[in-house]
Amino acid sequence: MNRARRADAAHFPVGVDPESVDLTAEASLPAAWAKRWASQTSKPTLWDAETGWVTRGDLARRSRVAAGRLYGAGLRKGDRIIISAGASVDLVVAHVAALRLGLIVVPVNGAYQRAELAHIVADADPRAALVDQPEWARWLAELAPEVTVASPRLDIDDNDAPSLDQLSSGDPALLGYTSGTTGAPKGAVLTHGNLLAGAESVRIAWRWNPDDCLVLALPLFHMHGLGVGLHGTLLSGASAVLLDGFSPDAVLDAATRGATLFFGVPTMYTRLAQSDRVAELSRLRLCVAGSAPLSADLHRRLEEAAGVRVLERYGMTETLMLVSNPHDGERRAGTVGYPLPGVELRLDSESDEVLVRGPNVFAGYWRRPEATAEAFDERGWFRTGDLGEFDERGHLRLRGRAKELVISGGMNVYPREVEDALRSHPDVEDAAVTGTPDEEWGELVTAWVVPSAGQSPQLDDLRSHLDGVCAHFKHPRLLRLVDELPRNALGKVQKHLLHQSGLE
Ligand code: MCA
Ligand code: AMP
Repeated sequence: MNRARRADAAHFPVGVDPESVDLTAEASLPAAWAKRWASQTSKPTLWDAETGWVTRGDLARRSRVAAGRLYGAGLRKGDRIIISAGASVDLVVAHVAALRLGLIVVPVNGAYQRAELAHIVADADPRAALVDQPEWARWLAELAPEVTVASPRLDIDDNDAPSLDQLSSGDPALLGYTSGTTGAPKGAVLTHGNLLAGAESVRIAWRWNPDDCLVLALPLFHMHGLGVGLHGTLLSGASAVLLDGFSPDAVLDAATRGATLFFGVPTMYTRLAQSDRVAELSRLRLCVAGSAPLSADLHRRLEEAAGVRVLERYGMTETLMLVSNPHDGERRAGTVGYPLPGVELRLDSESDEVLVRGPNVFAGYWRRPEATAEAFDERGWFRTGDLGEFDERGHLRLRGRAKELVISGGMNVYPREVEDALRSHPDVEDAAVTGTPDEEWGELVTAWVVPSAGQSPQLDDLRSHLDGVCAHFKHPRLLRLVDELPRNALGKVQKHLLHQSGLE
């Protein structure tokens, strides 16, 4: 069987771009976006509840002014800037401005607690932070007093723009913090070229065009909302309605008011399927799911209730989007589809791990040459840590993960972080963290705890102990007290045996 898979033109026909802009000629995200913004300057592009619609021309002007302010604050090409705030036009302006100036954006989840932020600050070594959480300003002042901290509302005063350095496709644009297959969170260095390739492949595959309007209810600190939703919108010359948080009603309201696209994690689709308005989803021309497996059952329920065949795709922070069900062909429930244009994909001959190459694959982990070397095989293929198989039609099906990762509501939880925090509780002798399958959340973070002698810790106590250490979405939802953890000869906990132990 041929284990290598290249995109087949029949699966992803090149769509006609009504504006016929040659985006491939551009080396950086802002340069490609500027091409769009040079025409139809009064075209509405982004909406949020506070600002209303802003046009292409507004975005071009406001991001230029904001870049001037960042420059005026002493920031220069290559400096890291933490950006963390609820989804809004102001946030997008700040993001675009930072990229225009050649800064390296470090998006961070606003739910992070002090210890999680401290790790990223120490690792990314930022010069500035644009944040909207008051306690973060305090934490940052304590953690790194030299970091300039401001709100993301940057373009209030008019200002002269600096002359910007020319950016090239190899220049880093973003550090996406992720644990990779193991270890502590590290910054995946995504270049302008990686991010352009990532957005361009889905623009083609999903026939994303300037008439589209995306309902963007995903957070803008993860690659799904940022690298796919936002960057794809700007690259396509399309528009987006920015929602600061997800609710089925807000998504369906936008759908009834003319939006055409929705991208969500499976938990969002579960909640949409439970809404008595679910049939209104059919007003959208395309619904895309990803970040975690969409069950075949949910896929079928949405088709029955709303006549929508959700298009499932697969990606990673390090690679952006890799594989997608076809826009025009069969969207197979339980599969993630075919490699996207430009992506080369094969399965490891022994382990069936999914290995990928392409212009979308990141440049390495920030200041971690060893972790970078481990992430690639000797021929330069990136190891995803996911296990796959091809079905008879050549659709990729993900069978599981070789890496330690729990995905809850599309949010990644690295067991190590939670295990270390649990072990620091006096009533905990030892701990392991796994995911228990759950219809709404995909997986529920589950703590397997060996209590200290004579103790029987309660879930609430352990969750309170994690307050201030781990963001709430990482807190265990289930607790199992066990006499011991099954370990192999090397002392590694054999997590699969926990779930087979019948203790659930
Ligand atoms: C919120 N909570 C969670 C989660 N989200 N707990 C577990 N898992 C979660 N994902 C907690 C909150 O801390 C709070 O707890 C309580 O649940 C609030 O519940 P609720 O209001 O129902 O949550 P929500 O605010 O509605 O959030 C659910 C959500 C959200 C909308 C599904 O988690 C979300 O936006 N997920 C998307 C994440 C994402 O963008 N992933 C893409 C990664 P407490 O009261 O105790 O504080 S990028 C990626 O994976 C690659 C590139 C890819 O392929 O896309
Ligand atoms: P992240 O490290 O946050 O980028 O998460 C990437 C991981 O999410 C992938 O390696 C997969 O394990 C998982 N993932 C993304 N999309 C899907 C999908 N459609 N089905 C199953 N898992 C997915």
